[in-house]
Amino acid sequence: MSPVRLEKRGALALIIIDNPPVNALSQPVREGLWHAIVEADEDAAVEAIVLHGAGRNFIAGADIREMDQPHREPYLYVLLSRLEACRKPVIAALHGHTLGGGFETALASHYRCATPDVQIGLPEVKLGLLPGAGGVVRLPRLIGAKGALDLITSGEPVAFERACALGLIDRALGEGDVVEQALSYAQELIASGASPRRVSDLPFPDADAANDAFFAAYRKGLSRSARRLEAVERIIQAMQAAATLPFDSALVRSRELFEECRKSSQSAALRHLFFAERGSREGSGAAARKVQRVAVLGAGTMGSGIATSCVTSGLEVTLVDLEPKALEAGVARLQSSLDSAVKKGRLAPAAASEARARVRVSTDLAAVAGSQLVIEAVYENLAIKQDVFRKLDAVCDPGTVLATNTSTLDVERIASVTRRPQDVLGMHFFSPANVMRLVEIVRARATAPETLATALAVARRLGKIGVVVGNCFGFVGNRMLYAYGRENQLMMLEGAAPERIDRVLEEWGMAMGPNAVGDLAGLDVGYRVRREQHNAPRDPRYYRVSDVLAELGRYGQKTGRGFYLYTATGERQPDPQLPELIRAEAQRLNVRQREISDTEILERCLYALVNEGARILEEGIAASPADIDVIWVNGYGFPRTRGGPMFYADTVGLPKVLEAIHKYEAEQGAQYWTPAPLLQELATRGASFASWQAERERQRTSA
Ligand code: 3H9
Repeated sequence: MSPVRLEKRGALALIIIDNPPVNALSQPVREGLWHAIVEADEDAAVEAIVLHGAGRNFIAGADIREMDQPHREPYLYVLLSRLEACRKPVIAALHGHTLGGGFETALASHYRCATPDVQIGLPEVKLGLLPGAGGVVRLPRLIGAKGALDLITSGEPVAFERACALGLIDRALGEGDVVEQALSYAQELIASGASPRRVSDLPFPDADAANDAFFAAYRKGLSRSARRLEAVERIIQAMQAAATLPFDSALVRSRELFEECRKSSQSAALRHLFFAERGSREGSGAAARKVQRVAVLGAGTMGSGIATSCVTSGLEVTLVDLEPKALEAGVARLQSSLDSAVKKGRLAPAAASEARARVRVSTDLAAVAGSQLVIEAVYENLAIKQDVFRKLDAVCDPGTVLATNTSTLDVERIASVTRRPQDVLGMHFFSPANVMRLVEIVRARATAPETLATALAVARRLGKIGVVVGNCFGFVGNRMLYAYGRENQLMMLEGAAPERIDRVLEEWGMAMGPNAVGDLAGLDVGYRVRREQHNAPRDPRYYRVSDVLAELGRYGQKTGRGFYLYTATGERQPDPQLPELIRAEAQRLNVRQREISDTEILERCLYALVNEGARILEEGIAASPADIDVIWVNGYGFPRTRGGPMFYADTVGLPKVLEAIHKYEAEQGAQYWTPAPLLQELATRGASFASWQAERERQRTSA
């Protein structure tokens, strides 16, 4: 059955797109629309056409799943030209998400009406694409080149009021049934003798002002991250074409540029992440328990950040710290996070007041009673955490989910001190917890499926991406970080300056180099964790540079010096004393210093990640390569445009990665560079992590 229906309502033709869950414009939808549009346009009894998307939204865009396949007609831009050419008024009835190709459909319609729940935008750039069905050519004709560029290069949707103010909506509808309201609007248009009104007939506004100088200035004003996106440059080129060429030629040019984007590795990476991030949210199949009251134990940086995230998401929070001073400081941090969110326009003042009203505080651990979820965020020490869990076991109601926010410790051993290990798991948040989107949800052996489902549901409620991982030292993210950091540390001993390693990795796309990250997190933190690390390699070189700095009290930003020196304004500068300090340590350890190339810096850091990731997959600690990618992109600043470490390895080609690993095995020894058997096997048979995962899924569904 076609996902598009045509219903006649007197003189009106109502075209309904019904393609759950989001009415994506897949090939059957485009074909159905084509037939419905032609039929309605050619029917002499029809005086106006109303386009409606069934369900929760109008149309959320092109079908992203089709973008890896050969394109099948009708092309969307051709279909929309046919829509715009209709000889009777076409009215788009907008509600909910009206995005990408969906908004382009609205722009090709003659009139746009919308209910207040509408969200309008062109988010293609987030997929490494540009609006390829006329959006770049039509939108500036309505709102000017600057407004259109801002909307398209940011990819951010606008809500109802802003959309009305921009002139994107001709008739603001009220709450209630969008179809009935749109049909009456169409009747009104017929009664007033309204005719088709085509955006393509409008001139490009201020065409003189949209000259080379304007576009050069626009390019100059882009942020560093926008400049890294190839799609942004192509969007600007498409807009330049729209400003200078006749409509049809500009449309064809934008389509060519869209195709270039679609074939780019950046877009492939971003599309991979679109599905990976949604896939990783999938639950255990069990029903989640209801959570409205959360207790957060420990009011330090992590605890107060987690509490902030909970209250801004509508949960009631009891923040507990046995130290009154620490509790006071934690509450102050929470308040100031809310204030800053209001200042930045991310939170309405009324919502901030409501969030404040949802916080209770206590210095008594018994105050956690009555909570449906307890998140422990106390000092990172096994004995302390075990003690806390024994006490929680005594005071919490049966069925309360008990989560530890440990970043490395054994969740099994924490769960084992309770009489309810089925209710215990890890919820590893990332700092700052009210900003970072990732939560590793750590499953211990006895963790029940409903406990996992509850933690996943809470992560989603907090607007975060929860990824279920197995229990081992550092889980997925930090375990891989140790391999990545280890190579960074060894290369410093071998003669690569910390700022050089950071620069190479930052230029490659990492949000921050590992040494700048170390200084930000505090070198004392890692130092303490390594003292607890029971499986640390017996190697005097292991993290030695960091340890030397920590032993000198150079903890990083908080002490004004670490790998870098920090100015009063927090700017980082290389420390002229550091090379000598590192050289002396290298000499003591008999490490020969030498010239290290940029390629070696990249390969040793990135392939160490990939090799460890492959072991993590073999051991079943991560459920899929895509989960590892989601973790590294959302928790560790891995560039989205490279898709995550495992996707990146597939892009390079596993045989090439294996060859490099063998080279480092020969040069550096087998201790760190023995290839993971899975990587070796896949590379040898010309497979990829993605094909391996697809094969496993096929086997699972056929079993
Ligand atoms: C485009 O339009 C290009 C054109 O300019 C030119 C073409 C020539 N396609 O996110 P959710 C799936 S590019 C395929 O969990 P929510 C999604 O995978 C497109 N599938 O729901 C998930 O599947 P599953 C521009 C899609 O309520 C399910 O729907 N548009 C698409 O949290 C539910 O999604 C965009 O970039 C799609 N377009 O959020 C918008 N969209 O259940 C992309 C969703 O199997 N979409 N799915 O996991 C979104 O941003 C969000 O999905 C939306 C709803 C905000 C709409």
